[in-house]
Formats: sequence, C-alpha cells, structure tokens
Amino acid sequence: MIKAFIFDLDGVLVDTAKYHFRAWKALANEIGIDFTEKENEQLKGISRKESLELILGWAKLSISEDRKLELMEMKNTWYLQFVENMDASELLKGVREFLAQSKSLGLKIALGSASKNAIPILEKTDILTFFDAIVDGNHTTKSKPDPQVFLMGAELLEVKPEEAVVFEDSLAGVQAAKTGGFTAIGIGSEKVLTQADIVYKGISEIDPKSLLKDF
Ligand code: B16
Ligand code: MG
Repeated sequence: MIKAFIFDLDGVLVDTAKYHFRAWKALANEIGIDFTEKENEQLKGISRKESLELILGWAKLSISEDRKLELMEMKNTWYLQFVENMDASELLKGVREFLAQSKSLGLKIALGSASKNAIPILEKTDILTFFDAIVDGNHTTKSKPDPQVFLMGAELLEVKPEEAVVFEDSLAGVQAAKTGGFTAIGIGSEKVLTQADIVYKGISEIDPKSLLKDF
C-alpha cells in the first residue's frame, strides 16, 4: 500500500532544469569548451561537483581541485541569479494541485533532491509547507544513482521504500529509486527514462487517486 510520495525538485516540481543547463553551458563556454543538450541529460540529478567533472571529462580537461571549486562557485552564482526572481508561476503545470490532492488523500510528502539550493526554491515558489520531510544535497553523502537521498526521505516519513512512489525526471534519479526498492514514476521522455515503472510528460497528466489504485 502506498503511503508516501517523494518528489525530485528540478525538472519535476519546478522548471529549474533549464537554468542548471544555461549556467553549466555558460561555465563551459567560459573555459573554452561546450556540450550538447543530449549530454546535458547526464548532468540531471547528479551533484554540482560530479556535473563539473563530467563536463571536464567530455572535453578531456584536467584541472586542480582549487580551480574546480572556483568554477563550481561561478556556476552556482549564475544559477542563483537565474532563480533569484522565481515565483509560483515557475512551478511546472499542475504541481500545486497535485501536492494539495496528495495531502488530502492522506499521503506523506518528502523532497529528494540533489540540489543544495532546494529550500529557497521551495520558498520562492510557495510550496514549502506541503513537505513533511526534506532531503537535499546538503544532507546526503552519496549522489543519485545511489538511493541514499530517497532512503533518507522514506526513513524521515517512517515508510518503507515499497510504500513510497518517487517522481523523477533524471536517468540517475530513476535508477536511484529503483535500486532503493521504490516505485519510480518518470517525468519526461520514455526514450530517456527507460527504467521507470511508468513515464508521464508532466505531473499535470497524473491523477494521484488513480496512481494509488495502479500501484
Ligand atoms: P545545486 P534535482 C539536481 O537537482 C539537478 O538536477 C542537477 O542538475 C544539479 O546539478 C543538482 O541538483 C545540484 O544542484 O548545484 O543547486 O546544488 O533534480 O535532484 O532536484
Ligand atoms: Mg531533477
């Protein structure tokens, strides 16, 4: 029986995936390299440091740890500028209604995000109060596809993985959910999220009540 929903943030609840992409692209260009939108899929859901290392790896560039810190700081400064004036209008379609319906069905709700900027974004978009537990990049030691972020969320909600559904837009996140023993709902493209139990284009396509009947 499903007792809880655990949501990824970027690309599931809010349209911040595009801001991460823009900031990483600007950073890459700053150091004379580039990457494609297809490669960007691999950056979704993973930590800031791992993202930088992947980008450097694609360009076969090797730099010092100090320079990596500088570049991560630069990327985050740009990202924070992009999200600074965010408000509830940047919630993805149907998100507020979905959270409200889930609550009224008696489900517990957690966040399971790799981002260290999750709480300010939940505040700016006015959905923070829906969450019974928040696990983000400030709490975890292992990144998706490791299931740690979702297992911590389930533990805080006092539910077992098989009693929770994870909503994810990234390959790494879907893998993390499946490895942890959760039902994984992919948000995005079926071609990309091949390991998800089911894929929807967006939250607005899902009815929480029917979902509970199906799983
Ligand atoms: P930050 P999610 C992830 O958030 C993003 O998908 C990923 O692109 C980003 O690198 C990561 O957070 C870290 O974000 O730099 O803000 O700490 O999708 O797990 O909610
Ligand atoms: Mg995401």
